[in-house]
Amino acid sequence: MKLHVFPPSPRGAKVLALASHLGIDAEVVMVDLFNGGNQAPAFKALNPNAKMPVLEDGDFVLWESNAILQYLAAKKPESGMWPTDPRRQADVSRWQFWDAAHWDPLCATFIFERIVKQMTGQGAPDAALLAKAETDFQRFAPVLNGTLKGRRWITGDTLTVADFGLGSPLMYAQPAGIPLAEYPEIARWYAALAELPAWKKAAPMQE
Ligand SMILES: N[C@@H](CCC(=O)N[C@@H](CS)C(=O)NCC(=O)O)C(=O)O
Repeated sequence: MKLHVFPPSPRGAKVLALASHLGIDAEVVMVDLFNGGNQAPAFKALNPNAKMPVLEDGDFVLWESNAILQYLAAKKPESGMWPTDPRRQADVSRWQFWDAAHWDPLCATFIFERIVKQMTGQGAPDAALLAKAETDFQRFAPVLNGTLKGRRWITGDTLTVADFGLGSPLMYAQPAGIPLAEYPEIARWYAALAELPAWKKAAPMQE
């Protein structure tokens, strides 16, 4: 199995972290986003969106990071990370859709505007985009924070792929200025995720 990733990206780091957590051996293929690696014809043949991460398992190619998390976890059903019970699976799935629709894009705005732009010489952060991300954050973070009250992980006592997805942008919470201060449950839950050996290995900037 190959994982085509740019490891510093949270969307790349989460698939690396899950593979490592599950003990799945995968060859890591670097997609250097800072040097146009995603525009290489061979990469675009795998993902015409020209976006990483991409998983290759024999002749099966899969893009979309949350789908990759599901696929990896389905290879290790005993882990319980992608449950097979319909209601439990739907609950995990709900958080993955919520992540893709709301949480990931708003967190990505903080990371892109405050970190990536500076690293790649793309100019100053866009104040209007950051203001919109702040507004969205104040709408959605209470949902995550409230659900986490009394729960170890987002769907209960069992760690699942939803935790890996939702947690991944928070590896940059501090440098990206993601405003977690008012959300102690999110901070407590992320701290537990960050303690996992696989997370420590994959998360580049969480210290
Ligand atoms: N929804 C996709 C988003 C993937 C994505 O946006 N990847 C970014 C890096 S984090 C990328 O490859 N960007 C390159 C580009 O858009 O040119 C997923 O979760 O896999």
